[in-house]
Amino acid sequence: MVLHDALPLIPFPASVIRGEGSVPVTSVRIEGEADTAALLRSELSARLGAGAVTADGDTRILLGIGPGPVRTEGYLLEASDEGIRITGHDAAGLFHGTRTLLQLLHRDDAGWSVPRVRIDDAPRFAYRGVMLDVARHFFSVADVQRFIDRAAALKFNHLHLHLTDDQGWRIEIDAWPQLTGAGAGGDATGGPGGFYTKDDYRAIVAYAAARHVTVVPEIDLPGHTHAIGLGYPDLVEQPAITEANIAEAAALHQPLPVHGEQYSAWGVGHSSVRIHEERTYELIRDVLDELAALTPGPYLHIGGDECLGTSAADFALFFERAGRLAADTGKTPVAWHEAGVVDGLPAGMIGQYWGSAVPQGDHAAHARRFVERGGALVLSPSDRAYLDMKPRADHPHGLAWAGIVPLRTAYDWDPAQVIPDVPAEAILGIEAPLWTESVSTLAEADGLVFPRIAAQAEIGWSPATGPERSWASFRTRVAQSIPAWEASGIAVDRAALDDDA
Ligand code: TNX
Repeated sequence: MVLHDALPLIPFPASVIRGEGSVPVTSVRIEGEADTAALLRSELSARLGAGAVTADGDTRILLGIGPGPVRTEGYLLEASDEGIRITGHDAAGLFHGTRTLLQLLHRDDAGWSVPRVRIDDAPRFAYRGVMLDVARHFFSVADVQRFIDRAAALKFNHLHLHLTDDQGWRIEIDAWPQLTGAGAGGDATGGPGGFYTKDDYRAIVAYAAARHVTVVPEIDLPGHTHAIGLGYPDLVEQPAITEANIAEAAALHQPLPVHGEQYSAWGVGHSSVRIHEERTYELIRDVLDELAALTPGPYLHIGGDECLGTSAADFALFFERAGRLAADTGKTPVAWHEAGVVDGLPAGMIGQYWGSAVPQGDHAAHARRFVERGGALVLSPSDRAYLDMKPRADHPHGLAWAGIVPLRTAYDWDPAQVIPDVPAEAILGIEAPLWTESVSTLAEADGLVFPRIAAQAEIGWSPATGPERSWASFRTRVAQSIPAWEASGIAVDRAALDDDA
């Protein structure tokens, strides 16, 4: 059997010791922790064939939690003559260990096997997120679940759902039913839109939780709110249309926003809720309360990006109140980094940085303010981690405002080096956002996401240094991983590997 020296593991583990030869897995039995065992049983049956996993299979796969691995989400995976043993520090660690096992599966003439190996692994960062924008284009519950599968396989542990934007409101709110009336009936390109009922949202949360993924819901405020005005026109300002908006719409052959009508285009910065209207805050309080009650995770994202038509004073007035309403739900509020400029934000609020890997203007200063208030940062540098940037100029999907982002560029950044003068412990982690102006199906999304999502997975999980944390090793492992991704139904952008040829 010939396996490449570097095992096809993404993200690469903290420590891998190879033994000689391999352990056959043509016939296995899975024992131990019931939930993870059940999940692995169905996943292995799908990969190896239904008859491969039985109660009396030849090779034992033993799943356990502690003692052993000492770090949160860590695990130890041993494949030896005694079979395969995965020991998690906690349930999440055990689950991650099973993801590694799935990546180790190898088939040759003798059948399925995994190499003899001892892997001792744990993540570099606690927060490893992907974001799916379900507002510009709506994605069904089933598609969101497939997206969670993709993320969890790469050891991501947060799914940020961008639930609202100018083009659509996607979450049912009992107290304000018109939000998902006309406000959910369209999208960025004239499609039918859609929304999640509360049960739909619960189904997404439960599916994610079973894979140790925490859902982070976002209600984008006070801008990106045109869709609220379809159901509640009195709570949203007339569109603030600038010369830049007009020029952009003309260049893209897109319409300008009209108050109270569906906006099927993707200009930004023109919308705002009415900041001096008291009922606005009643709506926001109800929305955040209902969403918090549906969400078991600790975070509530309240947006704050690109409020280009809003004065600094109004933005501050609004965000102080919205921040307090979010904190009053008992959740930790999260906002895009622009909101850092506001003085009276709740202590401990999390900032999500979307500037470039080398910060421009006052982006880094705004991000630092979250840290100064006892919060932390999630880093999404748009010229590295944005999955919707085109990987090359002639790719059929994606935008390019932050630049063209080939795979190698996506892999080329270190979360500890982006914002100067913040302590290492203030970096909660990383997130790779997929904005969906240019994609409306999971297959189209895949073509932007894969393989670059793998780069962000490794940056979030793997140690900062080490021989495998190199472009040469990563590129090899991506090439090795593509067949398995494709076999699981993912439409991979294979040309991504040609960039560096
Ligand atoms: C900027 S960066 C946005 C989104 C767009 C995205 C497209 C940020 C927080 N906001 O509204 O969808 O660019 O790449």
